[in-house]
Amino acid sequence: MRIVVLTGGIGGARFLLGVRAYAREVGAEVTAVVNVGDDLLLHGLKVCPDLDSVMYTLGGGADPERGWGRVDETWTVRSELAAYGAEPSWFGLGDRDIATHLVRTTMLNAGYPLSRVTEALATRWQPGVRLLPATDDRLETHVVVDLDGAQRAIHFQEWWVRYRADLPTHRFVFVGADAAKPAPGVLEAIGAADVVLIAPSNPVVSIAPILAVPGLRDAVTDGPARVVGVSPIIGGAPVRGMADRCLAVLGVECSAAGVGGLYGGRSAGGLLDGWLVAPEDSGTLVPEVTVRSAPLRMIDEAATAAMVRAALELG
Ligand code: GDP
Ligand code: FO1
Ligand code: CA
Repeated sequence: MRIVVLTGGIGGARFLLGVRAYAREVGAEVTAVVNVGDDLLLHGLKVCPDLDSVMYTLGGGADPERGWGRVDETWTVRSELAAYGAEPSWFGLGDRDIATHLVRTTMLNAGYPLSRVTEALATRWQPGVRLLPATDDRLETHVVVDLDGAQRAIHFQEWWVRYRADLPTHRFVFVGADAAKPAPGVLEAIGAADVVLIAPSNPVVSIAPILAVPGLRDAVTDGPARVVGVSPIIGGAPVRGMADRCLAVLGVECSAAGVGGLYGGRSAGGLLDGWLVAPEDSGTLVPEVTVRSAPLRMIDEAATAAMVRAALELG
């Protein structure tokens, strides 16, 4: 069996722990197609938060409380940068994490594409699933906001981390998406998959930028694999993070039905064959989509593997 997972960072990474556990049990092969819209260049270093959250989580090196960055992290470089007054001061790179960015940036500057760099980094972390960036090309999520009396576009990280998504916000723009190509292996993996799982990731800023890569969405909707999504919204609220603020920008209700409707039914021009929601949301209806409920709180690997099993039964 071949499983492809479309995923963002923290929520997707925890989901992948369950996918990997299930896959080991049944001998399935897993490919994760990871969002790159959050990526940024900082102090000359290429930072890929969602790829790193997935790689560190599956590799056992993630900080369990923060969900991003390394466990046992130290912040010497951050405080030295602060002593120089170096901006941005609102985004912190940990010392251990910086080693990843140094290796990545060196390889990118030497001409290796991000997909090859990711593969190289993964030889250390052995995530047990194949990690592919959605694209090797530049694709950055920017956010059009009102700031200092003017309408302007700021990088997603500035919106999310600096302003905690708390600015009058008009829209999201996936800069570079039009010219981006799926990374090598992405279309092949989707075309060969038995099932494509949409992780319980942020639909607006983690999953949408993946689907914005030309050809990628069509590969999913026109491909042979069943497509099953798992709701990141339980009882009308995100489990963590600010998906509610992202959905509000699109005018979509923050609910399992709202996100299911945003993805839409495959036979109605959308994405999904199946939509897994939490027991709290068991009355959810999405036109043209089979909706089932199962416990969706990823409290540990076993609970998450059970959730994956429920999603696959739906597929
Ligand atoms: P990010 O890129 O680091 O923001 O992470 P993702 O986009 O992959 O995932 C963020 C989403 O994960 C949020 O919208 C959360 O609601 C969702 N999430 C986090 N923990 C859980 C959980 O235990 N169950 C479910 N169903 N969703 C979760
Ligand atoms: N999130 C924060 O809220 N503050 C930070 O200083 C911060 C630094 C950071 C460094 C590396 C990395 O991979 C992630 C980091 N994040 C930080 C998390 C992250 O940027 C966001 O949560 C995601 O991009 C949203 O998916
Ligand atoms: Ca993300």
